[in-house]
Amino acid sequence: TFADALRESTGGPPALLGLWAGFLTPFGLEALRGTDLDWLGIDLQHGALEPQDVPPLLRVADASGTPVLVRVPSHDAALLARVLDAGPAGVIVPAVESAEQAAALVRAVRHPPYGARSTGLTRASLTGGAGPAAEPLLLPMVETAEGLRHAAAIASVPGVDGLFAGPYDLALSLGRRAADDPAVIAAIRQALDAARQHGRIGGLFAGNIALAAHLPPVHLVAADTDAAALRAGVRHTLDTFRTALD
Ligand code: 3PY
Ligand code: MG
Repeated sequence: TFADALRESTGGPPALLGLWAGFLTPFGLEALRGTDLDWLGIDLQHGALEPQDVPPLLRVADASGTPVLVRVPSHDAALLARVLDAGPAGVIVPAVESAEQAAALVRAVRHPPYGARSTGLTRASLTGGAGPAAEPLLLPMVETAEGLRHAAAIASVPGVDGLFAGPYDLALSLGRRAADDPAVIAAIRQALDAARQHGRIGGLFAGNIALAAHLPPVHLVAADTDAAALRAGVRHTLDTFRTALD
């Protein structure tokens, strides 16, 4: 599975590039066929998508073999379980700040004996996304100064698969204006280094090509959001036409 392949590639893998979806519909995802997307992030924290939007998007993603990671809006165990029931490759959890919080997340996302997640007749159990051989990825986000202080402790909690950096909240938390501020880049590097030193997966939301040049080896990069990519695409097309018609 995608999750297992990532877990086994902790050396220095090529970054897998994803799109971060805040409003994408199943048809929108079908329209992205052929764009070479390595993975799709479904964002339930910001944007317009709701938990009930996850299964229809997963059906389209499954049909094209695109792995899906869902960024949940909170640490709520019941919501995590419902999202995982739909069968994504993993979850990304915002603002994790301590090993205790990470351990609580492990209990929420792992079945016994590693956690306390319940089982049932779920989409995940029907599509092979359940069972010990197909444990979903658990990727806590490091996106606050407090989380950064505890990044190594969070990464080393058994059952945590990796760390996912959030440059924009890190910038806010560190009192910086921009995600590519040197202090924010140093913080991102620190989080990704902590993941690597513990043999864990490293990922980040980028949304800004200026970040790319400064990254240590990383597994997962959310390159852009659906909304920003749509804006950029429309802008580029109109500019091109205006130039040609001038
Ligand atoms: C952040 O940069 O804070 C994120 O959560 C990315 O969406
Ligand atoms: Mg954030």
